[in-house]
Amino acid sequence: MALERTLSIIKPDAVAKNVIGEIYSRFEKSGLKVAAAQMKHLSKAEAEGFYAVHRERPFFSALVEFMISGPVMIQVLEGEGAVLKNRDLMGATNPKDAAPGTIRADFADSIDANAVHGSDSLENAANEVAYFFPATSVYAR
Ligand code: RTP
Ligand code: MG
Repeated sequence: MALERTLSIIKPDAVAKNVIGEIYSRFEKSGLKVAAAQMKHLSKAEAEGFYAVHRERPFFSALVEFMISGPVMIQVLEGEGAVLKNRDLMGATNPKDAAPGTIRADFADSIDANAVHGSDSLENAANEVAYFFPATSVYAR
């Protein structure tokens, strides 16, 4: 497997629950390393741009409103097979379907307030990392 980078966002619900550290601990225990990080309260335009692929979906406006409801913690994770590894740690989109021990099973409340975002492909990961971080602010680990 190759060394990859992926974009992770700890969503407003999990930031409000004060579990940033617990979620970072799961990244670290799996071998993923934090290569860049910033806390940010997204503007509506930033959230809409980030989720532009979902613009036509019925849940788009609810998703954007939720993502701007409070600050989020945004990080680049680096490691072997980082994209899939992070998706495995996250669990299914709907916490009701998420496997025990995954981040969403343990910290998410609903399909909207579902604790974390993670890039779903290597191509999307590169675009999502660049959306929030200039190349010079991502550190090889
Ligand atoms: P994410 O992008 O946040 O990592 O989540 P995901 O890949 O598991 O899910 P995705 O299909 O990309 O959807 C993005 C976010 O939109 C919300 N959603 N709501 N009501 C619904 O049917 C529905 N479907 C998706 C979720 O908050 C999901 O994380
Ligand atoms: Mg997604």
